[in-house]
Amino acid sequence: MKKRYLFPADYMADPSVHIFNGRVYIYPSHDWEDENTVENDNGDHFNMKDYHVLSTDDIMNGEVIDHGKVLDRDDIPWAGRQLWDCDVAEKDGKYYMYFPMKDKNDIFRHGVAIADRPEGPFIPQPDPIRGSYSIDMAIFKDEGEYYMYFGGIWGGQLQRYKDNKALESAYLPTGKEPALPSRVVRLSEDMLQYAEEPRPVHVVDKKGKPLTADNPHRFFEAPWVHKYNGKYYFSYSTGDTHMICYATSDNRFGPFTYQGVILTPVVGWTTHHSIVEFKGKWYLFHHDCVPSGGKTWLRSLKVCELEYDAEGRIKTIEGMD
Ligand code: FUB
Repeated sequence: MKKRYLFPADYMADPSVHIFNGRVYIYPSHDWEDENTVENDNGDHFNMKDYHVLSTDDIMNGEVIDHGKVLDRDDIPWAGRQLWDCDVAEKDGKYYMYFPMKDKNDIFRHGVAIADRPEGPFIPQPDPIRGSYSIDMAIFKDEGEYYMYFGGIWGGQLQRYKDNKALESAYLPTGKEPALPSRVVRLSEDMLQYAEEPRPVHVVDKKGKPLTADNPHRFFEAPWVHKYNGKYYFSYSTGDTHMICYATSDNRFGPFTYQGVILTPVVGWTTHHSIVEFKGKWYLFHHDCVPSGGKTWLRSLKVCELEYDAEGRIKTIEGMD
């Protein structure tokens, strides 16, 4: 299987990819390190402070252009720290970037920034989305509406919420309890708020039972949704078991039935992806830590083709290749 490091010039991760105006746009996190970088379960080592946009017209062989810095933490009025995985959607000729960042109280919120072009620059709104929480947003346009899938446990803070309200103490299910689900919410007409309360995205087994907290294939972070042959494919990272897995449904809200592993563990603790069709082929964008010699917080963008079998099952890709 041919794989390509997309942008060897810099450390970038968490690629969210979309086709705008016939061109491939990549919206990654921008990794860096300083002398204070310390790795812990809270993800403090992912202390990103800006975003770049990359683009290409040939995924496996073409030149990848860096459009430069398009949003800086210092330009966001409510900024605390840690600009993590972002995504971008187009509506009526405007481009909306959604990004998670900790506010001044160290709570992850969702920001929105707007541009006239897919390559930015993006101008941030003065406040985060009302009622927003946790990390890793992916925007999915379906039948004229826009939906945000989001969530991540551990450093992503999802365990601090129940029914969209902050808990007094975080609660992370264990053992045979149902795993914490990702969330999905429809965006408002102006793209700047949630149009409704976020709903849980349940991943169930073939008997319809939610995957349990001790299941190595349960949701951890990095949701992504795409459609193939009329079915919704919900894919995600399993975090501490280091896989990209997927589940399918006839409904965008789920429940999604677990199907299998898309990507086996890569070099590095995190794994994070997006899936896109371009010119009749499907691609898996992801990252690993091979070029940095295994430093968890210095990740490099990678891509390869993704294939389905005749029944629509995704063929598993080896992460270490
Ligand atoms: O890049 C910071 C965090 O690491 C992301 O939000 C997670 O999905 C993981 O890739």
